[in-house]
Amino acid sequence: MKLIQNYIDGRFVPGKQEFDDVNPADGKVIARVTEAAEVQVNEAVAAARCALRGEWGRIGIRERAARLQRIADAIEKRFDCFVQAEVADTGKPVSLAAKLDVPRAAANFRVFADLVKMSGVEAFQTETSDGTGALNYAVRKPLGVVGVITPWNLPLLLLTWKVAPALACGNAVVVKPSEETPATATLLAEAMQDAGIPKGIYNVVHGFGPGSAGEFLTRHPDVNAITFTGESKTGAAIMKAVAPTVKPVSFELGGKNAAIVFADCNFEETINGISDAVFLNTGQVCLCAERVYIERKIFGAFVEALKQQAESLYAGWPNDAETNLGPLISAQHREKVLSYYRLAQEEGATVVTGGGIPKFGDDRDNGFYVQPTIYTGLPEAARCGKEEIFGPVCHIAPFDSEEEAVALANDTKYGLAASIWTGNLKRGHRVAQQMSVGITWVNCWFLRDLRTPFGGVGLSGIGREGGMHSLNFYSELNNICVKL
Ligand code: NAD
Ligand code: 6OD
Repeated sequence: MKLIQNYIDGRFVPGKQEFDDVNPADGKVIARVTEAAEVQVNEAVAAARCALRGEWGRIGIRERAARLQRIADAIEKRFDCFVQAEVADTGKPVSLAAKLDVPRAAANFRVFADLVKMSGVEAFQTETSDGTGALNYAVRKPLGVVGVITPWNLPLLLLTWKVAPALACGNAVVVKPSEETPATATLLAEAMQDAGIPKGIYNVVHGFGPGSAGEFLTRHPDVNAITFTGESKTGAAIMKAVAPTVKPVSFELGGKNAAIVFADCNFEETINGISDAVFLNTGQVCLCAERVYIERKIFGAFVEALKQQAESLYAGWPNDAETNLGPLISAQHREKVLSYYRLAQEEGATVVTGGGIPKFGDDRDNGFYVQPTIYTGLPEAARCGKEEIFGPVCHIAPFDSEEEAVALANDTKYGLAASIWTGNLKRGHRVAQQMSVGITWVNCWFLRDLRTPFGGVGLSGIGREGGMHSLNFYSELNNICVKL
């Protein structure tokens, strides 16, 4: 059986014990993963610190950017390996991994290679009482060793979204991928070797959160910053862990995102857009819409059309080109999603479609599939309308006025994303600007320009990454004031 190892100081090394890597499509064990011991996390951090004093600390921005481009080349060269590793770990449709996850990983390195070369710094001329003046300018320095902790839903995409700007800024990283999806972070180590990234600059430690590699990394006194994507409650635990060593954190956390659909929308485009926003990656995208508000005039027609879309999704084998709905990530996550399916009914929902487990009559019955599910009729205070479910499910509710829609959409402790669907662009801008979120899409969803700010409000996170925001997080600015 394949063994997925840690990658420390340029070498693949076993850990203290092993755990299973399971294919969510049929529940079969596809590999064993070796969990890093605390001493190995310490070794990874020490290797990273040491590597910063070597070649990586000396080469200039132009050469760093060139190596980032080579990482992108190396990912593209191994495109099919990355796609297959991601499909096996997540069960996502091969078409999705090939269109989204892997191309985005390469794009992350290319975009931040370009950006870091183009980025300037602030400069101010300061007037002084003696009339000679002073010149202030900032220089950008790496933070040092950055701990990168990532989830399982878009494993390579979200890992590279953080590793690329961290390396662009001259840092070394120790990454802790999700225990559910360890393969592509390890494969990326091979791409790093191909690209000439010095040993110790990219390290991978496998394991879990509390009492394991995740916690060892966040508590480590020689880790200079933590960048984390995952659940809001994990973010809270990490905040506590980093407090004694006062590390900067960047947190991209959960969501309970709203979509607002006005009656003047392009109906067909909106149905397709909302169908993606609810069901893409089996609803396991932090930006997915779990609350859909529809102007009352088109409520009935919309519910019926989205029902048809949900029922037309094809939960085939992940490697079947026609498949557009995969399983959930794990048995445990499926139990959580099903518990919300049950709760919705207890809370008074009408089931429009779904609500259970599909039957296949083959090995997929041992996987973690659920039916795409739509509810109506929940009271606004229902837990199913407030808590993140992270599955292929939404609740649809009608609204009568723009003001009501805005109030409903903003009635959440989260604040990650929203989408507005309307033929009236004036209204699109007006409503978008009232959303208490980090990103609002108008007549689209998950259309990402990597130079734009990305992050969340409230329980959805701290800080912004993307473009210059990433460069600012992954570097320290040293302001230099020169008396003239
Ligand atoms: P999770 O928080 O359970 O785990 C994420 C990572 O944190 C994993 O690598 C895990 O091992 C590690 N971890 C867990 N506890 C830890 C601890 N105490 N200390 C250190 N590390 C710890 O999240 P998940 O279930 O993997 O992912 C799903 C969640 O991620 C959803 O809530 C989703 O909304 C969120 N998410 C947010 C974004 C975003 O950009 N805002 C993107 C993707 C996913
Ligand atoms: O597109 C991105 O850069 C990004 N961070 C997406 C996050 C998706 C959440 O599941």
